[in-house]
Amino acid sequence: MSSRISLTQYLVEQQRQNNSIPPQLRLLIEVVARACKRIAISVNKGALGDVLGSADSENVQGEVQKKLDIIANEVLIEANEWGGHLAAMGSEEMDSIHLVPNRFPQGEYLLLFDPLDGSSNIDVNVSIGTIFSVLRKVNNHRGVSEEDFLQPGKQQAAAGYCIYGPQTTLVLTVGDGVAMFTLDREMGSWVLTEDNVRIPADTKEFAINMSNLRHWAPPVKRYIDECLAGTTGPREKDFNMRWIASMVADVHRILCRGGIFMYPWDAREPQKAGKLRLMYEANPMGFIVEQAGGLATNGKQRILDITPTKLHERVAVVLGSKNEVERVTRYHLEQGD
Ligand code: AHM
Ligand code: MG
Repeated sequence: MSSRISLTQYLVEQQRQNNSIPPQLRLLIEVVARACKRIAISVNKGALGDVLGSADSENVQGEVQKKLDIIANEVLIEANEWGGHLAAMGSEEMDSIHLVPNRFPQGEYLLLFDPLDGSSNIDVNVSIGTIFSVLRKVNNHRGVSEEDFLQPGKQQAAAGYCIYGPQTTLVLTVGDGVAMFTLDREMGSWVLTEDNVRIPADTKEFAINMSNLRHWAPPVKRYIDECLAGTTGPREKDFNMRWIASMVADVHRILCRGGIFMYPWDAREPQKAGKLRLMYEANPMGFIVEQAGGLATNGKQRILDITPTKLHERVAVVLGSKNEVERVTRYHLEQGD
């Protein structure tokens, strides 16, 4: 019989070998993974499950919510409330944090998530995902406030995402490398399909929304101009471009074959640092990418070093293959921009 390692077995072995996964964290990861299976079922049903289209509501960021945004958010909350592993949750789809109700025991972890990333792709049958980040509750008193969440990303205990694509894949780090688990739908279980994921340091592929080109800062324009110049430009090689508009799917491609992903600041809304959110998009992805040997910065600073000032803080994002992220960051620092 071929040896198939399940998520449970992987977590138990990590706990034994490296002591890197305390029991509450293991439960948390298993509960999130189970919630992702439920979300995958709804995503898969699509029109048959009456889950497509808009919910006619807006989230705190002023974005129109899709039905699946709300369903995925509810699934994650319900799944995580009762287990005794969590103190509170924060979500892209909720204005403020959600406390574990008093009727349940309170745990030592804080969970943040983007329940369904890439919402604009839901109705057009393109890959989307769930992103999550786990922090420890640092204060030991019973009450929890938004302040408890405002920790730099380097303090994450775990992070991961689930991509709902041609395959459903869960990608996880507990700070000891990155592992990928593919959902075996017949068995209903997550099977380890890639361990010690590594992002190549060099790449010839970039991901950025090119339609925003005229609004970018000079260092970003410079980097992309040089890529576009191909073999006749300073980089002396041709680049390829991909943009899926689901961060999960773009990051997944980078984990599989390298590349650089950017969602930079742009001049249309200068007061906004970027489009993506620090605590439940950039931080978990930054942790995963670094654990796979890549880098993640906001153009000037390591994402994981930023101390958030609010739950829904936005940030510019440059992540992926080490040498390319270093180059973009150097361009920003050289131009003082
Ligand atoms: P969402 O969380 O509301 O789906 O927004 C985040 C998404 C990212 O997944 C993706 O990289 C980006 O927004 C795409 O933005 P754009 O439509 O501007 O290309
Ligand atoms: Mg998102």
